[in-house]
Amino acid sequence: MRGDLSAICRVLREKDRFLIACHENPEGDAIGSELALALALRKMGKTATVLNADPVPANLLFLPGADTVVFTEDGSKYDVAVVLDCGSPERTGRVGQELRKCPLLVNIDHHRTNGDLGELSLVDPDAAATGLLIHRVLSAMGYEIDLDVATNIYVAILTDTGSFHYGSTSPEAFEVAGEMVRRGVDPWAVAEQVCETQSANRLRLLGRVLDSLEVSADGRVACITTMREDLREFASGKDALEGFINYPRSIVGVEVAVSFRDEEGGICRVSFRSKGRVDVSAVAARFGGGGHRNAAGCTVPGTLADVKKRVLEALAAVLP
Ligand SMILES: [Mn+2]
Repeated sequence: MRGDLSAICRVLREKDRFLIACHENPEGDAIGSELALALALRKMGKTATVLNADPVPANLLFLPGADTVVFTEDGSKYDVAVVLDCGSPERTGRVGQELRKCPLLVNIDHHRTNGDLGELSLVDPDAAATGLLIHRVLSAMGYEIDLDVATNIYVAILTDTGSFHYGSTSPEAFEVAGEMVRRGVDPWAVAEQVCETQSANRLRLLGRVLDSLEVSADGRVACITTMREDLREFASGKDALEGFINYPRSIVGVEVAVSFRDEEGGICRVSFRSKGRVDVSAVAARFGGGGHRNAAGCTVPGTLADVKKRVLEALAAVLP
């Protein structure tokens, strides 16, 4: 763990106006961490604005505080900006400029690729979720975690550990999840909201995307591809694709799954999931992206065919 927990606690205790942000296309850990911190700060009598570049995914709208997330800045002044779960400054997208206007930037994250943006940082690549770092901060402050904050922390852990499947699932992840259950979180009620609330169209989109499945000759790499037309046809946003990549990864013998999505403006979004041995964050980093050992991504300029070829070649070169 790098950074200064006590200095961050001091700032949270002493300052009053907070701007909280995360990476683009946020998922459970990013949103859960933001809301847990924002709700706790508000309970302490402070103002906390959660400003995001992209909407809260539909399956996370039930999270306490999700209705308070804003998407455009209103000219407010802040004492401190806190950026969460964000491995690099570029990944904050268009809210990055608002963060830079704040006199003090605090960076709390668990990405190995985090370059310690900000004056104060707490970065622990061994933490299973940024939500666990929020828990460490709130605990160090002696903050009594209520059910609303607990629900957000629980979802951050649940989603970033792949429902406690991934190798990153530490004793701390189980311990804190257990503590959140003791504080009133209902695991099935939360799982039902997070995992069992998809639309019929999303399932149809999954069918289309799975049709694109390609498996390498040696059976170790599997990829899926989503076209912009697919999203249009099934009236879905890109957040609907969250989790699709787990299907190619689940194939016996596959070590790395890759998802390609073509975007406006001649760029492709590439996501990687590895079963363990291959460090996909290193491959993503070669294309200007980042992430974790087992989950990473990058945005690559070029046509879909060209990007696919380059990425799969780079991947083949690092397979053991
Ligand atoms: Mn995370």
